[in-house]
Amino acid sequence: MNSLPKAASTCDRKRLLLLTPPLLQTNTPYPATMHLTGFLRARGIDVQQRDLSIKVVRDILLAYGNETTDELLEFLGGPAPLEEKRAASEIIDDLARGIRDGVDSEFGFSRYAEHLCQAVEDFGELERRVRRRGILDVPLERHLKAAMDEVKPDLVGVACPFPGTLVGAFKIARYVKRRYPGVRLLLGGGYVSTELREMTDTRPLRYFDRFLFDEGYAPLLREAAGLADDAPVDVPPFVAPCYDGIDWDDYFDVVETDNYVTNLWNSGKWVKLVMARGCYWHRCAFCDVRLPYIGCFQMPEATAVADTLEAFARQGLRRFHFVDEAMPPALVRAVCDEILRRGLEVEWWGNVRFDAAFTPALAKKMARAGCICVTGGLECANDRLLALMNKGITLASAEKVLRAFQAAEIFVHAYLMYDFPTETKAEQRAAERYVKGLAKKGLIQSCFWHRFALTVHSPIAREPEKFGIVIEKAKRRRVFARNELAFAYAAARGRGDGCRGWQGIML
Ligand code: B12
Ligand code: SF4
Repeated sequence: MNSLPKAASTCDRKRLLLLTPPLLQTNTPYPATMHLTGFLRARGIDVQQRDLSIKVVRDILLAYGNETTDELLEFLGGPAPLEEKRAASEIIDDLARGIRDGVDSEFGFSRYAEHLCQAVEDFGELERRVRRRGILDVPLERHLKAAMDEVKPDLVGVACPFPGTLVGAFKIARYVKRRYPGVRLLLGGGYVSTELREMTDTRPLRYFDRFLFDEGYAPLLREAAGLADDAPVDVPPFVAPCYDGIDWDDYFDVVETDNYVTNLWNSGKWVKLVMARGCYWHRCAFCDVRLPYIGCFQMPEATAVADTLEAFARQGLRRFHFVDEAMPPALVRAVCDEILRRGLEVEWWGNVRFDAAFTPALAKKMARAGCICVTGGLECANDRLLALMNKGITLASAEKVLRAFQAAEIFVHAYLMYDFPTETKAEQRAAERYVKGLAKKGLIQSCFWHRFALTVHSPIAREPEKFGIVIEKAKRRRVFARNELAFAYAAARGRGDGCRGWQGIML
């Protein structure tokens, strides 16, 4: 265990409370505060965490449900066949729809006011939504007050991973600022790191004292230990999360389809780990490779990962989701060797690139070590576009990898993309046919088509002309969020104008 850097004296130390705001997926805890707590506790910081999202969603469903709702949530939180859970989920889903139609149109189960928050043009609009009382307020304030009164923090750190947690995060800040003056409020997380880097609007500072980008380990340690902003902090390449303060019994599945693989995100209690930080490839033209969480690659020793798997397995937690950008094949091999050597009985899945290094032998080893599924990008499923976007794979090389996973009986979910610059309608149709063919051959079990989004941190945004597009200039005076960029084609496309009406398709 590392101790605090010498500069910190005990009187400078602050008590920290880390909060997950509503609303997020209900099946398993979102892992940001757990990772931060794990790191900070190991350095002697007095830190507590609470997942307010799950508490709030449960209270809402119980308040608007009937006498069977509690039982239903308990059933969805336990082990049961998928079909039975799907039927139970439909009842909960109807309840959520009723709440949305009759009480608060922003309530979206695992997201709140996401439509507004996906591209916040003007902070004023967000602020109005934060001030307006809705379905979140009463339960949120109840659980927030309980946490504040119990922990009595000097510092409150709020995690904001997605747009659907933004209103909840600001509601937390508003309440704390009014009721607990003197408590310092910090906001961080994936949404903040991605969308708020260019913020010039000062109104958000009425809510949070600081907006912190990228990994929270060093900045939070400095804040809590009273260290200077440039004090060196050693962060190991692998951080073991700490789930203290999290009640696993609160979480429940929402099963939306009969597809086992598609359901992995919304069902099951998974301990989420980050095997390697950043992406070892970090070259795809559409990806946010300029952000450190993708661009700065760091790989730990396999033993560090396996020690954590072993420690959780000892507590009876044996199911893991590696939320990496792309698990590096060399590390995966070494972690598998450790799992097998230690005889760990674990089950896990995670994101990969369909990299030729995933050979049939490695895929078999992964399956023996407990890997049940991999997710990875086939993007536009077209060789011309894969080369243009610098994906580093071809359809033939990817298919070889898919065959290796198939032979090892590891399921595959593919991420796909449409409306990539220069993509023609004919290419889109061919891609759809190709992907359906993969499914028919049993090479993928699930997939999802996302619309291409041009983001400010991607290589395309730096060289739009290479992709035949022109980026539209932002007109705002005061910037709050900036991420997705509007663009136009540099010349009439002639080859088809994309397929705007496509919906996400799951197999
Ligand atoms: C796995 C994942 C998913 C999964 C699982 C989600 C879940 N509920 O668990 C799925 C596929 C379902 C998903 C869905 C979506 N996702 Co996603 N997802 C991720 C991914 C790859 C990993 C998340 C994770 O678990 N990270 C591990 C934890 C430990 O890291 P972390 O949360 O970032 O926390 C660290 C720092 O951010 C910071 N930090 C966190 N909190 C705090 C708080 C304070 C005070 C401080 C100082 C620091 C700090 O310190 C932590 C440790 O370093 C990230 C990218 C990434 N690598 O983070 C995208 C990401 C979070 N997703 C993103 C998006 C956009 C979405 C969707 C909205 C996509 C969509 N259009 O549907 C949905 C929203 C889902 C929802 N419920 O609202 C964006 C969010 C950025 C943004 N623009 O808002 C990210 C960053 C990817 C990206 N750049 O596009 N996602
Ligand atoms: S898209 Fe995936 S493989 Fe490509 S750079 Fe981003 S994280 Fe890495």
